[in-house]
Amino acid sequence: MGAPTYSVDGFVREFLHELNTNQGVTLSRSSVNDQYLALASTVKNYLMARWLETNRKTQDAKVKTIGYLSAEYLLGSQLNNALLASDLHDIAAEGLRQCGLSLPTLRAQEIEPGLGNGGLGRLAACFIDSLATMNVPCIGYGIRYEYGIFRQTFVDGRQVEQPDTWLALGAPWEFPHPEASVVVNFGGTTERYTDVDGEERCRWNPEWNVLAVPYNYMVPGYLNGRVNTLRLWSAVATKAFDLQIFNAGDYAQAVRAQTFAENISKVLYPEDSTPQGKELRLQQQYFFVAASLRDFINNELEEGFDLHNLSDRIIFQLNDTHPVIAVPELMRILIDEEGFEWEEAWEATRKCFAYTCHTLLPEALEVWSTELLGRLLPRHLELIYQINEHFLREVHETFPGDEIRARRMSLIVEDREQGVRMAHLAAVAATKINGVAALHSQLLRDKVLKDFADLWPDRFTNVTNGVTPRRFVRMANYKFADLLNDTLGSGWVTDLERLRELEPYAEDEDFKARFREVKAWNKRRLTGLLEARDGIALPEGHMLDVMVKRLHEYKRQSLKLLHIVSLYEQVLSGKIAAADVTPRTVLFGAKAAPGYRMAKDTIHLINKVAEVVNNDARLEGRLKVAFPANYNVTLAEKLIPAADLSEQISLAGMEASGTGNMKFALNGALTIGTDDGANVEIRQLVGDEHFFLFGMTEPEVADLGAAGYNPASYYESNENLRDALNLILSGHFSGGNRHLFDSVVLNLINQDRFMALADFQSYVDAQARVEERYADQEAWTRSAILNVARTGYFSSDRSMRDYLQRIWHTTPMI
Ligand code: 26V
Repeated sequence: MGAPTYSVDGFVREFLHELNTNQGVTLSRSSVNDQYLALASTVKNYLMARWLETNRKTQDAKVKTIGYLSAEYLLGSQLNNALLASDLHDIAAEGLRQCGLSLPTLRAQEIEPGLGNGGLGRLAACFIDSLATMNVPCIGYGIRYEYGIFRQTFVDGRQVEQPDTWLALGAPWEFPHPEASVVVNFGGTTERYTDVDGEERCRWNPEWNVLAVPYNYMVPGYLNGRVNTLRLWSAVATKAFDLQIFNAGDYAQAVRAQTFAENISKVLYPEDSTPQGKELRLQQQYFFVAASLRDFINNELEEGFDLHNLSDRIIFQLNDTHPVIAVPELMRILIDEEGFEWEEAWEATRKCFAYTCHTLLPEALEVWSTELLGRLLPRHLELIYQINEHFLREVHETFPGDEIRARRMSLIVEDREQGVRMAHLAAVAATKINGVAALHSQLLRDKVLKDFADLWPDRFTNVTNGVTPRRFVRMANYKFADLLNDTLGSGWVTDLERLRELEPYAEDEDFKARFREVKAWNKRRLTGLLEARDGIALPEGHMLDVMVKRLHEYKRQSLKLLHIVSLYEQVLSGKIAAADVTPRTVLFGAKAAPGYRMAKDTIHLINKVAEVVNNDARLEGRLKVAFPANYNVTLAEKLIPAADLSEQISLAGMEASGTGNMKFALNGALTIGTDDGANVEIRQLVGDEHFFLFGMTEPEVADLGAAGYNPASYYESNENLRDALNLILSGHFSGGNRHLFDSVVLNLINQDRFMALADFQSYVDAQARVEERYADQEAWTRSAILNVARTGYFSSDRSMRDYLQRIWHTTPMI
């Protein structure tokens, strides 16, 4: 099968053919959606031969595959990425033009697959992009949620969630493979028996099951002919299950059974960072992990491979603890189904997993109650107890008599109820354990998993996160990409360290002018988008100060808000003249977990502050707050290239890495940030002079916490801070309703778990340095260019190279 020809004529022929045969319409009668779907099919046809060839070659080469296990993939739009990877963009644009259509119009028709919450899901998407581009065999395994992350709307300034119906208008990027479905079991009991050889064995007699149906997605490498696969599982009721009941005559019950089964892949949990021990979530986790292992192992057995050597064939990367139930699942397969001895099975299992931890917040570490585990996965719970026994024996051998240590390390925690600590299970099983930025990995070793690092120091490593330059520079900022191509050639797209060659241009007047032109163009593009999308007007000539990320107390959107309110208050009270305020638009984008009250109240407060500030003439239009709803990957791609200032202001020691910080720096924004996560490495690379550092360091935070933190003392001693908080308490932003925002403000004054008040003055001082630099546009531009030139390290290609060397011990295919 040949690909359609790479010419405008060839493209038009293919496109019209798809429109006729797939959509069943002629061009003149087609809707925009028809046209979009036909365009997607056309692009897929160009990629298809490469996909098939990739699969064939990978199978023949008998190389090790990366099995990326992730409950989330925040993919972003597919069309543009596929056009870029296949070098079809210009041909498609011209072909569509000849058909009287426009590529941007069709592109706007796509609804992005938002199958993730934030950083963790987007990182998975960047990683699979990089592996495809680097010619590394990888299968991404995950869940095909019918509803992804909710669509956020604001009603009277409050967040209201709408279901994300991303599949409603057709799903042109997926390939269902019902013939490759696998059964996933749940519930029931376990049973001992003696097999024909007289061996004592165990079997699981499950009570119910569902069918896992795979949907494949193409993961095209950039211009390299490779197309890897993302395999997402959808839950369907098994035939046996509903037919039995149906035959018994209870149709309603049969339908209920079906609904029950299909709920498993119905919706993405929009909670990030506070797992809530929900049964459905454990079902989701086991569902996709069991299906993925079965899928891979079936292929291995068919090919005649020996499972004793499974680790020569695959390494499963556990993206946080969400897929960790894969560990007892592989043990169960090897022992109960393949007849392995315990030791043999453990040796094989241990080599097949590596674990990435993405958090430091204790409440984000998953613990599953043994009651629930025993009910849903009885065999797995038994195996976990056995793994624990073996493990604690090792602890006792290494630290004889240290009972307290053993209790701390146990996989089983006895709290109000008994639970399994999934991070401990992951640590015990994994060949390697990594954090996602240097500071984070250090804190994992020194604090969160210290006992494990004492026992197995060599298991711990760091791989600093990265982002894909294809999506976040080449696609999102194509004017800048053109400038880079003109200046350096196009090699930077797959070798981002080449941005270093930009350093001398920080002194080049002509280049600086073009750099500024690009920024201005990106701002105009964003202005047009926000006008049409949200009815938000961005004032011209403002510094664009951007804070986009999930709404969480530790990320401290409230600190940014206090800065705004304080500036405003100082103008109202005459402490500063409006004319002295640097014209600035502060742009927020953030979703709050639907059950996270403080986060939702903070969103409400930001919107109310925006309403008042934006309409107060005393500011003379020099301060504006914009909060477009429903921040997602598609919006990020427009927003980040337009930003001047990137806000990365989490309390030190709380943000594992951050990846937005990298995207902004690579697009020529300067960062105001704490010494946290990957900010530390960004600052080291760009140089102190080109990074606005503020706030306590992690050890200072720990000391202040230990000494007893009293936020009220900052309220009392800092006049501007007090005046800002009092302005909110006075009802100024709530139509006189004095108590509307008590939850947020009183919490800051009395609790302030993430020490926003302690860092306030330092933040304000750093903002003054920002304004000073910004006033000198030459100096600002120079700093911005140096930020780009020195942050090539943060390509996810580099992250993948680090994983290959330090964790996976494999190399790309030639
Ligand atoms: C946790 C949970 C808990 C149960 C409900 C669903 C759910 C979904 C996601 C998570 C993960 C929280 C951890 C996370 O997203 N970490 C972020 O990972 C980024 C990539 O490494 C990193 O840049 C961010 O700093 C880190 O917060």
